[in-house]
Amino acid sequence: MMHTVAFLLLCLPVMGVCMAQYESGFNTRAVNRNSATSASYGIFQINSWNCDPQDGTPTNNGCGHPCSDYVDPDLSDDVECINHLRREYNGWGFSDGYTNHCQHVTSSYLSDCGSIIFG
Ligand SMILES: [Ca+2]
Repeated sequence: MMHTVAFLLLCLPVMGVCMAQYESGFNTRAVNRNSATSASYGIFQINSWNCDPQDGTPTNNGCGHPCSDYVDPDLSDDVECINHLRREYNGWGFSDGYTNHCQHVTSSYLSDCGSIIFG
C-alpha cells in the first residue's frame, strides 16, 4: 500500500492523483456498491460496467478484465483501463471524483513525472 501510494505521488500527474484521492482515498482495495447491479473497484473506483464482475451481471467490459483485477496491488492494468476510458469518454467525465473535485485543480498535486503514465 505505501509503495503504491509513493508510486502514485511520484509518478502520476495532477489529474490521476487527484482522481485517486477523491475516488478511493488511495485505497487499492476499495469496493463500493452503487446499486444492485453496479459497483466500483479499486484506487480509481472503476465502475463494474467497464469490467467483468464475474457474477453474471451483463456489462460493457470495455477494459476487458475481471473487476477483481482492479483491487489487486498491480496498478498497471488499472492505469491501462483509465487511459482506455479517457479515450472512450474523451476526457475524465466518467469519474465523479474527477468531475466534482479535480477538473479545476492545476497545481496542488505533484506532476513531476509528466505524461509517463497518463499521456
Ligand atoms: Ca490491478
